[in-house]
Amino acid sequence: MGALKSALLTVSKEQPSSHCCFCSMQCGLEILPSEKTEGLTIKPSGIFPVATGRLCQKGLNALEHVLHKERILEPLHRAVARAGQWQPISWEEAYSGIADKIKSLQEQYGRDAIGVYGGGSLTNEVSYLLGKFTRVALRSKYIDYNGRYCMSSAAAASNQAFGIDRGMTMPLSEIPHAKYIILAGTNIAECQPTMMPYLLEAKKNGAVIVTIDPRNTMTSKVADIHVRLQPGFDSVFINGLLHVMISEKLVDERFIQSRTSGFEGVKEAVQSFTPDRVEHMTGILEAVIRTIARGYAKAETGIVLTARGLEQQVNGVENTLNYINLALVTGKIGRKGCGYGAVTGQANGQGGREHGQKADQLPGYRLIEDPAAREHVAKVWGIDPVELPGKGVSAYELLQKIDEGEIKALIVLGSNPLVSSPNNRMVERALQKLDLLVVADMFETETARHAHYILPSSSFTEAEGTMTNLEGRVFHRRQAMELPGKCKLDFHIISELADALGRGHYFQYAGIEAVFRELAAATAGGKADYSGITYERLQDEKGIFWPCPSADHPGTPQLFQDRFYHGDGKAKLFGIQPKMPAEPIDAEYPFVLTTGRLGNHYLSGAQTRRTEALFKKAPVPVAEIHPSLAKRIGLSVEKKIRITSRRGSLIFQVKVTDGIQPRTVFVPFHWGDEHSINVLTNDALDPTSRMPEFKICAVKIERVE
Ligand SMILES: Nc1nc2c(c(=O)[nH]1)N[C@H]1C(S)=C(S)[C@@H](COP(=O)(O)OP(=O)(O)OC[C@H]3O[C@@H](n4cnc5c(=O)[nH]c(N)nc54)[C@H](O)[C@@H]3O)O[C@H]1N2
Ligand SMILES: Nc1nc2c(c(=O)[nH]1)N[C@H]1C(S)=C(S)[C@@H](COP(=O)(O)OP(=O)(O)OC[C@H]3O[C@@H](n4cnc5c(=O)[nH]c(N)nc54)[C@H](O)[C@@H]3O)O[C@H]1N2
Ligand code: SF4
Ligand SMILES: [Mo]
Repeated sequence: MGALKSALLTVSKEQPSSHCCFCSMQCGLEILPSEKTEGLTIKPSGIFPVATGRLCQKGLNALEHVLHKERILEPLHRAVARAGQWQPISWEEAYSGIADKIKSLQEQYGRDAIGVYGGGSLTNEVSYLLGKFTRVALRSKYIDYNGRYCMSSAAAASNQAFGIDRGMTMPLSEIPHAKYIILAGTNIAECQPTMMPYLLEAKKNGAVIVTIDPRNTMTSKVADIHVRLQPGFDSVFINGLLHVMISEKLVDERFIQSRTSGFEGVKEAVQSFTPDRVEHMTGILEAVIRTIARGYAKAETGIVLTARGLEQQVNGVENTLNYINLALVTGKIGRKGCGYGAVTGQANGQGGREHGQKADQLPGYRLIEDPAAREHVAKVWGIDPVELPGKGVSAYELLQKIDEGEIKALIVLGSNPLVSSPNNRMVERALQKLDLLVVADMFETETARHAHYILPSSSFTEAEGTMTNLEGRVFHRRQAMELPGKCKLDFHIISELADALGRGHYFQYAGIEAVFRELAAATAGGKADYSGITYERLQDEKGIFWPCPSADHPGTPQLFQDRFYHGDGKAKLFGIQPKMPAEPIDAEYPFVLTTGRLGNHYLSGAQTRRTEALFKKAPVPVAEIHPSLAKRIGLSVEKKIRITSRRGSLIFQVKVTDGIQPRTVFVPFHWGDEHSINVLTNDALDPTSRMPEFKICAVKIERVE
């Protein structure tokens, strides 16, 4: 650990001292005095009901980055980006310097010359304030956030199919009651490790588990059947399953009749996807297709979980819709032991996409182009609805607008887009064109190296607020430690910057609880309705599942018991005609590059590369390839390979494993600079969700002597 000393606040018995900052499980943890050098340690909490008494290695080591010696402790300024030394300045100087520059850029180029880029690790309150800040203080339409790279395809699919998007339609406690579980493009054992006990309990209760992934993963180890699918073939495979279910009359006719619409379209779409044809297209045996279709359809209960594997594709929304079809045609939703879940990724990935950080969105999952939504939110904010800007563009398109010269200044809060965006050489070029880049972070990240100002923000241990976990459970995270140095809460940074811009009167709050009260009012009557939730009710560590529309409403753990959220109360089925990825393999680029995660690292690595215990285990990215591919390129010993896509070429260490689909190479994305796989990835976007195709691009691979 670093040299930083942070003061621990008093411990309460009712709530854990904090919750882990990393994944959407949001495990509760205790920060305790210890004999160790820095005087503090982390233990799992016995109080939070989601992962009681458990933390994975990331959670156990989560204090290390908080106390790291590279933590930024005062505002820093550099007149010319990337040149000269950082100058420590006061907060007043930072605010007035930033505000003056913003004002002059807006005078010259218009209000939309300023963009804001948020993140899914921020609390609900900060996500909400960031959206309000952009629309009310900057009066710009350009805000989006890293969640666009994350759940947006599943969000769009859930909205289309169910009329609402809450990630999981049921609490995790339903998993042990499921008799058949399909896990597609989701590596839970490494990405939500403390969810594994729920799956293992289901297995103990007799559940069959199927995994669908191009790789054998830690998760597929617990599966009864593993489908090793080439990236991009999910919809073909699912059409095969649906074909069997329909032709063998295994679907739930009554459920389809009374609770869904659109079944004819599905029937038509899957008609030609006979199991033998699907075997021919995917290499997955007909017998396996039939076994899974029959097993899931006939099981009394069942759950389908999907994640980024099939979402981060240009066909991500359609892929997700097809997995949702499985749950709907078999009536496995809205009742005990049943449900569909898109597994949320980031700490507050769920809440982060409900309260207005998204380009087209206002708080409560309201749409910014809906006149009634504008009126409601404008009233809560005390402005005229005509003052509200319209909808902006998605995260990657926002970065493109910088490259094109339309956006001149960017404020980044809670993301490291230079590492995490596809085709990131474009992003680097764009950042270099900015007249003003402000990054609020704990560290000088790869993105912050291009900044004019770095504003030292809080860590999870220092910021109180509410979060919404992957189940849609809203809970309260306490402040566990004092802020170090001159660091500030994001809440204060946003409100004080609004003040410097002359819009401070819209951001007067007695404290963070007051922000939550306003957020709750802004969501009233919206889809993600938090209006019945208060800090007082959240003293109960179990939290409350939204929708919770009134003070006496108990919250909604299991969705869709009686109705879906479309006007007619029915869910919509969509027949899917599988489409090609944006960049299919060809003779010149004959392999598929797919990217993803390791258990030891988190996202852009800004935090976990600064955590020795984790970094030691994975200091550099290692590419995984199949022995047949190794042979083809003449790789006898595990040396290095060069991977080249149409956007660039990088060298990686290599691991040869027969656990990977033979045409596929996998590289994790947690590193920057010459180790950043996003130099190579394709920036093609799903037409609806605008989510990039991180999971598929065509590459060639050569041995490096
Ligand atoms: N350790 C760790 N945990 C994390 C994170 C982290 O960075 N590190 N990040 C968090 C975040 S923000 C997120 S979004 C989640 C992500 O959680 P996941 O989505 O589970 O993680 P990924 O590794 O991106 O992708 C999952 C799997 O999809 C597979 N895959 C690739 N292409 C395809 C395909 O075409 N079809 C199918 N079916 N599968 C495919 C990959 O081989 C991979 O095993 O994890 C969260 N948890
Ligand atoms: N190739 C490839 N690329 C991907 C993906 C993939 O599977 N493959 N996955 C995508 C996905 S799903 C995601 S979610 C993105 C995420 O990508 P990023 O947004 O880049 O993720 P992080 O590394 O979490 O960045 C968060 C930053 O915010 C800082 N931070 C943390 N907490 C706080 C806080 O409370 N306040 C402030 N102000 N700052 C804070 C951290 O120090 C860090 O620098 O990456 C995407 N990129
Ligand atoms: S499972 Fe997720 S929330 Fe729990 S300790 Fe690990 S990273 Fe943190
Ligand atoms: Mo994510």
